[in-house]
Amino acid sequence: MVPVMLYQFELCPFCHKVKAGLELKGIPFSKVEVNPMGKKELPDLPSDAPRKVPVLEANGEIVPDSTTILNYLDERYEGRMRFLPEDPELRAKTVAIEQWVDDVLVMALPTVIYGTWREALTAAQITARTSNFGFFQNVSVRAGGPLIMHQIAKRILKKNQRTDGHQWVSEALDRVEDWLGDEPFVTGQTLTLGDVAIHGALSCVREFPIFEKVNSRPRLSSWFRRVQALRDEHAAPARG
Ligand SMILES: N[C@@H](CCC(=O)N[C@@H](CS)C(=O)NCC(=O)O)C(=O)O
Repeated sequence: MVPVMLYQFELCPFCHKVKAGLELKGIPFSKVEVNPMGKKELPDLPSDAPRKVPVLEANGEIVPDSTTILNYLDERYEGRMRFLPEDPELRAKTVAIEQWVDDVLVMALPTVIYGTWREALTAAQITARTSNFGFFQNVSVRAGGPLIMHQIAKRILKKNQRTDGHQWVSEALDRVEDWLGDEPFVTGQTLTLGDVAIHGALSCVREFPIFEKVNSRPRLSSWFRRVQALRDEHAAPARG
């Protein structure tokens, strides 16, 4: 059987959403690390798709976009854990949460990963370490990465009329805790799409100091561990 392939950047929160989905569904997959300079590793994409990651190759199909991919996984692998509940109200809520992850959480996180020079340098080093760049590209990512990433973080803050990324992330985490309330998952008793997306996006920053903000909140950190335990329980053995 042709393996499922995930074309990704190691530090892309959208890609981490997909990884969370694949693990929870127990789908074996291989990762292809795409070089952001040139993206030559990407397969032929549908003509209307932007040259972005994540892209999933599965069952002879090429599926771009993290939200589309998660929905595709839920439809195509329906015998496994379901991400979209039957109940229309819960379904609408979890779809809205997943959208919020793309619009808010994923936007806020880079502003604290790359917000200061020290943060940007750590991020660039992790990127260079985990990516499949050649030697010269590796050197240029280490040198140029912090500058580019720092500029991107500043642009995101301005575009969202924010000045303090840490405050923005704290508010986003408050929001997740509000959704959780006293329930185990964001829409209640069962894990749904919103949990998959939030857990994926937050997994992306696990190695960064900002993750302390998750660990220091008992409700949020126990939710994070709960979803992680499900990922570990269901994940198919890594293919590389
Ligand atoms: N809506 C897309 C966004 C994907 C996206 O923005 N990916 C970024 C990496 S985090 C990317 O590929 N950027 C490369 C570029 O814009 O050239 C999704 O949900 O997958």
